[in-house]
Order: sequence, then C-alpha cells, then structure tokens
Amino acid sequence: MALASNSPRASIETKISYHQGWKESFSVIIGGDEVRMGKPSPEIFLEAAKRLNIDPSNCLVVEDSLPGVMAGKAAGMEVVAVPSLPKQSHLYTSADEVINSLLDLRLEKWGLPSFQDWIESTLPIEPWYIGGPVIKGFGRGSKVLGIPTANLSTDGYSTLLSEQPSGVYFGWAGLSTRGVYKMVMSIGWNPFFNNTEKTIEPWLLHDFNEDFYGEELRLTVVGYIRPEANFPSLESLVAKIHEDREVAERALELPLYSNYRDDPYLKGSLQMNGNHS
Ligand code: ADP
Ligand code: RBF
Ligand code: MG
Repeated sequence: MALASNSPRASIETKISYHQGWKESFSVIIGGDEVRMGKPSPEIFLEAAKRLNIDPSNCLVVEDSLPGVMAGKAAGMEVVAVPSLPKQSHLYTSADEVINSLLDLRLEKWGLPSFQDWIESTLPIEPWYIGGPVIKGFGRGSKVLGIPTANLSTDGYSTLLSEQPSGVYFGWAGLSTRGVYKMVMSIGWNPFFNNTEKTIEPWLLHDFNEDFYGEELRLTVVGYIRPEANFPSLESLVAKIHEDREVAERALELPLYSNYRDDPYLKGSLQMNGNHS
C-alpha cells in the first residue's frame, strides 16, 4: 500500500504524524516534490507502483480529487473516487466507481481481500452521540412513507454533521421521559426528495401512541448500513427502509452493539435533572 500525494513530502510527514500507526501502514510514501510532474500527470502513481514493485495495471487508486482521478487513469490503474465535497459525483465520470465515503469502499470488488469488520450487513463504527429536542421536519415521514422520523435540530452540531458521511446508520435512542429504543436513521439530503439541508432522521423502532415533539431525544450511533440512494419509486424507497429496519433490529441484538443500550448518555438528562420517575 502506497501513499502518493501532491503535497510536499515534509507536509505529509507532519500531517501523518498526528495519526498513530498510519505511517507504518504504507510501504511507500511519495510527495509531490519527489516527482517532476504532479497529478494529473500519471508520474506519481507510476513511481509508486515501481517502488511497490507492482504492475500499474494491478493497482487500485483511491482518490478524492479530480486531478488525482485523471492521474490514476492515465497511469493505467483502476480508480475509486471519494469526492471530498457532497453532490459532486457527476464530475467524476472518468473514475471506475464513485463512492460517497470510505465506509462504502468494498475491496473485494477489485480482487483485493475484503475488510473483515462487516458483520451481518453492518459496519461497526466508533460510536458518536447527538441529541436535542425533537423538531418538526417536512411532515412527510408518516404521511408519505408511513415511516415517522423524529427529526433533530442540527444547531450546535454543524461540525459533527459535516464530518459524518451521509448514509443509513443505526443505534440506540433515549427519550428523556420514556426509555431507550432501537433506532435506524438516515443522515443526508434524501436523494429521493433532493433536500437542500443535511438532515438527521431517526426512526425509533417502537409503536408510540402519540407524537413527542419538543421532547429531549438522545442518540448513540453505533453502526453503518449503506449509503443514501435514490429510488425509482416511493414503494421501492419504503421497501428498502423496512429492510434497513430488519438489519438494525437484528444487529442491535449482537453484544457488540447491544452493550450500548446502557450508555449513560442516553439517559443523561434524566440523571442531570434529578427526575427519578
Ligand atoms: P416530521 O416531518 O415533523 O418529522 P414525521 O411524519 O416524520 O414528521 O413524524 C415524526 C414525528 O412522529 C416525530 O417527531 C414524533 O413526534 C412522532 N413519532 C411517533 N412514533 C415515532 C417513531 N416510532 N419514530 C419516530 N418518530 C415518531
Ligand atoms: N431517503 C432517500 O432519499 N434515500 C434513502 O436511501 C433513504 N434511506 C432511509 C433510511 C432510513 C432508515 C430512514 C428512516 C429514512 C431514509 N430516507 C431515505 C429518508 C426519507 O426519505 C425521509 O425519512 C423522509 O423523506 C421523511 O422526511
Ligand atoms: Mg420526520
């Protein structure tokens, strides 16, 4: 595995030093100042292949930039593009595949050994936390899809939200006055409806007899299922979301995920306001 970047070698060294174990993951590291021409010239990738002692046609390039994709293709390599900006995938047509985030990198598609951490159609992630009062959404979850999603305000979470790839996730949901429930959610722009704002839409896997707008909702997000997608019909979108529900229901029984049901964060406001009901 090689790292080939247009950044000067010294900048790469500095940046990588903040990430433990990363430097050791690469057997070759090349900076832009170590070749005559940077990307989009194929030179840097050809040099990387040479130092790896691997034929360019046997290399897979993972790239976030357009010049990088061009360089990889010019080097005769296969290229997976992971655009760093959302909604830019249409610009990357020369790539062999465009994925939304590294969560969707499937090495087995390219004849490489697959990642071993996928389990029962889910990818465990470093848990992350988000909470706040339930706000009004577009009003179409229950009405149009028959799937209510308790939308969360994104106020104060803009950094977290911009760092989290869009997609379908699952975990545990705590409602301050009610309890802890399984949860499956989408984060993103809902391609089927093409929203302009990135939203967080958790579906709590429990039948409630009433709405709970304004109540404090806390989420512990523990796993990833799939990227957001567009669908040819409303029925196929609904069917897919029900499939997601089944995947989440099952996965959350695994100790790996079920342990987080007791995460103190989910009940935080209960303890903090001394409400023992
Ligand atoms: P909105 O567009 O305002 O989010 P929805 O049609 O998506 O409206 O309905 C979501 C609302 O339904 C939630 O805010 C909540 O008050 C209520 N609700 C009832 N049951 C559930 C559930 N199982 N999961 C999520 N929200 C639910
Ligand atoms: N919307 C999409 O446009 N594409 C999706 O792939 C998608 N997946 C979803 C998965 C789950 C588990 C949930 C709860 C919602 C999903 N939605 C998706 C969002 C759905 O469009 C949204 O909840 C409604 O538009 C209500 O605002
Ligand atoms: Mg909703």
